[in-house]
Amino acid sequence: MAAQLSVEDLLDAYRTMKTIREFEDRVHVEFAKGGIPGFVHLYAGEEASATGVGMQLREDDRIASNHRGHGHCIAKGVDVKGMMAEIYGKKTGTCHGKGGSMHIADLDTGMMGANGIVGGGPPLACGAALAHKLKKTGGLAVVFCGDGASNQGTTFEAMNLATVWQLPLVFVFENNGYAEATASRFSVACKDIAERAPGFGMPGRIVDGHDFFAVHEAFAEAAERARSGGGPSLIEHKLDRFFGHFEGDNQNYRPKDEVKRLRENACCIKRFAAAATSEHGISADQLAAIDAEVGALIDEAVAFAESSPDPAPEDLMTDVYIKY
Ligand SMILES: Cc1ncc(C[n+]2csc(CCOP(=O)(O)OP(=O)(O)O)c2C)c(N)n1
Ligand SMILES: [Mg+2]
Repeated sequence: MAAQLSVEDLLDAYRTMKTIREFEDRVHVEFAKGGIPGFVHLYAGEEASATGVGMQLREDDRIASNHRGHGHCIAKGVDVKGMMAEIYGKKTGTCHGKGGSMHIADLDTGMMGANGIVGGGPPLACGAALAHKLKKTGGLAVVFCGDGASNQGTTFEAMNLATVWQLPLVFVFENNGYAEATASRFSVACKDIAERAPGFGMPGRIVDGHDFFAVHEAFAEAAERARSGGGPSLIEHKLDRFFGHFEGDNQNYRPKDEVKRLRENACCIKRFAAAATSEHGISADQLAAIDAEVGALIDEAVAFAESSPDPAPEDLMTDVYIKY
């Protein structure tokens, strides 16, 4: 499969994963300083999932996301500076500072929105996939959901409808083992979320979500099915989050050294870099150059966000459906 990926593809994948990681690590630091308002859920650790999927999407393909959405946005091409400013609540943000971390949306890049409602994404993705089907565009929709969202009624309804209507839709379940503080082994009735797929008439696969190449390969198959009229698929990525559920979470429901162990042994970026340099002819210098480029981009994004103006009081009445 890796043969289908050019050196340029691999460098792009590394750049995206690294951008997500640096973005999240930096938001963690800045949030702790008190500069960021609202609630933030970080995606660090899960980068291979958004990246392996996102890099195979066309601009007009649509994604629906969840509360842990920064990685999905970056992988779909949302502007990083605009995202940072949005998280800071600034006028220059992707949604003019009115959405914040949990509601970043950018229809120009096909990012239909992060979503504070667990299980809110799947029905939206059905709508986007239906539009592609009716317009015969060859486009598709992807919804990223957690293990917690996999238990929601809205998700079950969307899975059923997706098969009934044979929609070009891929359900990507990012199973990071927890929904807030509840371990998925307590709350998900079956061993693997993918076991539910046959009950909804679609194929389901379990994928090691730490392995970019496995993610890429599984999604390539599901995307091909969707684009060629073969209907929906489910992919379960088994992966881990490197921060708490939200920034400020003391994580006392996790073994003390769990995150440290995961960062050392289950880091998708380290794993990708090792494979890229040993098997795909990419040099450590090429990766280091991308590291420097990404570091500069994130510095620039934070400086842009910090120096941007707040929305003005009169902006309260813009970007709304109803004007009072
Ligand atoms: C409908 C609904 N119920 C409950 C919540 C509170 N809540 C926010 S995130 C979350 C857990 C989601 O877990 P999961 O889907 O596994 O995503 P993860 O946070 O692990 O990425 C819950 C219960 C919510 N936002 N919406
Ligand atoms: Mg989860």
